[in-house]
Amino acid sequence: MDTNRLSKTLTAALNSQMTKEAYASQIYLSYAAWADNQGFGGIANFLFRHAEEERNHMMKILEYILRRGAEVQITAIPAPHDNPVSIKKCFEKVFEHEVDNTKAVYKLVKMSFDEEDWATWNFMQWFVKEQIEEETLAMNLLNKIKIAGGDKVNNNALYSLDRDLKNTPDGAGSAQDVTAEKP
Ligand code: OFO
Repeated sequence: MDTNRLSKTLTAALNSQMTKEAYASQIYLSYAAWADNQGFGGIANFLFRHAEEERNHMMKILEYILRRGAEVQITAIPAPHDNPVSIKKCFEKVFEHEVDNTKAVYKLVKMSFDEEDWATWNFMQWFVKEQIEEETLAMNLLNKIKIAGGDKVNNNALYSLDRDLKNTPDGAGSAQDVTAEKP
């Protein structure tokens, strides 16, 4: 008796999203190591923590595929692109990467909708919400660099930014959690 509750198409798409999350983790790891080499220990710390978060996303999808009785396929993770040339570029790449991942998440939402696989559609809603957070977090990084001087950011400003980011929370609050009492 076949107990697999996922279609072939969705299994392939979920497996590929799982690898994409692993790839995201590698990207954050590479940026973190780069930032640390440049002397930005605080920014590196923030990025290392985020690499871990991406790995958790990967695990979340892996567990879901298994729970639905389908086959998990562990494949090679593509190597991250070149190191950024500045902290500003690094944050821009983080933002671009998150937008790209959001698009991949939306594709999965649409596929599950089209197949009327409501379990997967429902599962993917967590990622839709998470991507709002991830994009906000990346936007916040870009705003910080803008306030610190944008292209003209100087070492003093970078020093403070590095110190602040060391303890910045890993997630940005999401709009869904906002209430009149807790805006
Ligand atoms: Fe997994 O959220 Fe970022 O990429």
